[in-house]
Amino acid sequence: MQPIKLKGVPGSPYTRKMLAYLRYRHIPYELLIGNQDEALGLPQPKVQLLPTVYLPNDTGELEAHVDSTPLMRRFEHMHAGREAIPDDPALAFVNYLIEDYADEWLTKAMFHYRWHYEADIDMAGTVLPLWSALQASPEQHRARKALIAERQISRLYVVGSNNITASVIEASYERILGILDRLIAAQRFVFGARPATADFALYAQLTQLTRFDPTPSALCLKIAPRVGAWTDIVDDLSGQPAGAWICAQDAAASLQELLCEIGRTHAPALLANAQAMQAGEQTMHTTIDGAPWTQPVFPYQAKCLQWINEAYQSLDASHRQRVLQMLDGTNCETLLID
Ligand SMILES: N[C@@H](CCC(=O)N[C@@H](CS)C(=O)NCC(=O)O)C(=O)O
Repeated sequence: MQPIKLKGVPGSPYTRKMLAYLRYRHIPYELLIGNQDEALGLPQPKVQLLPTVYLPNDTGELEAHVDSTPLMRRFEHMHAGREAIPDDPALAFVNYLIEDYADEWLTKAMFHYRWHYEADIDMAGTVLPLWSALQASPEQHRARKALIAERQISRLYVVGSNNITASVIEASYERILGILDRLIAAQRFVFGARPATADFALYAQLTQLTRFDPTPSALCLKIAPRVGAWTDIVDDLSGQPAGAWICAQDAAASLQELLCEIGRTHAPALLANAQAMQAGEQTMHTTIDGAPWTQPVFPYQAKCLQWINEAYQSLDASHRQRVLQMLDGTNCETLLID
């Protein structure tokens, strides 16, 4: 098996999601850090995002791909054994939904804490540039630190982090720590004794929130140290046997709290974003968790809502029925548009 070439850095949660997934799946990879891709003459993706994954097309030529969620579905089909998507189609759908929450909502907390508080800005500003340029001189490092911090702080508004939304984001982070703490205490992973792509997506944001950025890391240590320890373990599951998926009848009860949290925050955000986009507006204004929420419309997240619906529509009627039963009363059912 040829190793999969990918480009990424440790401070990119989606890079971490992909690497931990590949390690667990025993899929060999080669990680290119910094500008190592340039010397190899690798193709550029249409949108410059990390991780960038280089895969051969039908004629054997390498093509650059971004977006961890569809890439993982591709790897699930390309490689057999230790699959990370539940066999049960209804649970596979719920896995997709939780993965989307981690990738698209929990990342707001990650970006917010990193670029909102002084201690976090200083730490990320210092370490991030070194990850892609270990040999930087002190002058280069200083210049890069200022540039990165300035650029990222100026982008806080993109994920919806501002003085109005900060308290909603922070309260949701504290709640998810508690929810995951209780879930992990009862079972090793979201879907039982076997890690799913939703685990890797949650883990990815938590590598930063619980193990790098000082403000959210301190909160984790105080509220739910187990969640930090879990994050360390999910980092490398290559030595662990693949366990069993949770029984379908037990899943609804064990995931209830997590799904309610998704219904409380991510569902209204996705819906308001799609509605604002449909109305041709540039900014969405809504209420999330009882507080006002304002952020620029995010076209990619309108697609996320569409993909959730496509995944749901691709299920047969009996599985759709089971999904509806699991989502009933969590507010996630509002995401499913007839
Ligand atoms: N949906 C994408 C998101 C990837 C993404 O946003 N990556 C971030 C780094 S974690 C990025 O490259 N941002 C652009 C930048 O930093 O310039 C995925 O799942 O892979």
